[in-house]
Amino acid sequence: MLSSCAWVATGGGEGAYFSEEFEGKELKLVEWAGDHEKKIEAHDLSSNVFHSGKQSEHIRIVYGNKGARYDYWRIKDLQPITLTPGMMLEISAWVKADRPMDIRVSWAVKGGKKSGVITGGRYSGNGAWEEIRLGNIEEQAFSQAEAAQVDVSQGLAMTVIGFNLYGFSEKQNIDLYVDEIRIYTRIPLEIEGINREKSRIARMLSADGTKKYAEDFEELYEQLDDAKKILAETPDGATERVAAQKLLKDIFGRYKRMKMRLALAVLE
Ligand SMILES: [Ca+2]
Repeated sequence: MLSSCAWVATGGGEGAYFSEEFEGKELKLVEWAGDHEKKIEAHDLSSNVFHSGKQSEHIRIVYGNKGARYDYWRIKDLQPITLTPGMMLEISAWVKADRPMDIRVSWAVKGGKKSGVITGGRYSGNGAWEEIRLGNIEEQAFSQAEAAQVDVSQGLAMTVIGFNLYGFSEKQNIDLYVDEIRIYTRIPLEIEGINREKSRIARMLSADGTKKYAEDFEELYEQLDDAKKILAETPDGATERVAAQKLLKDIFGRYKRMKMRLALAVLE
């Protein structure tokens, strides 16, 4: 469960639910599903190829003649993460492989059997390190549940997170490297962004001859402070907190539009 302490800014890990740098001794990826004829030639922590620190997780796979043309690897021992509207949940990872892949997430209804899958964050397979991201996970899960007319009154949770390798044919080798997996809410990042731009906005507001936008920004900053306070003081899953998360998401959308209108007004 995410406590309010996860809110505390920790320099790059703001609002983090999970973070793996592969600097220890333990392997974190396990087989999930897919090609059943594959041979795992190596599965280790590589100190030759890594994106940051001194290590990454490496898997060398040789695919067989039969079986599915996809291969899923999931993060081991990951606790389900409760999804709430507006939480802006995102996953990012640095990957390097000679085949395409993407991020694959499973969600499930709490206490029920219904589940679904969300895919995104495509990696091209060009053999270079690339950061892949899958965002707004809660939004996609809730809309899938709604489309399937699933009862979500008990709540939804993200249950499995993995990587899906594909685009290979038989007897092909793949060297996969994974580093810096992060699961986090974007909310602190977005708030930081708005706060960082405050002096820039103030300059634009004083340059705006129409003086039309000053009040709107003042009101937005007030709402932002109120919502931040609620998030800092209420536990995960509380109705008030969910409402504050939704409000923040709305504030970010409004902020972007207001900033654009102000920029245009200053240019005129
Ligand atoms: Ca590392």
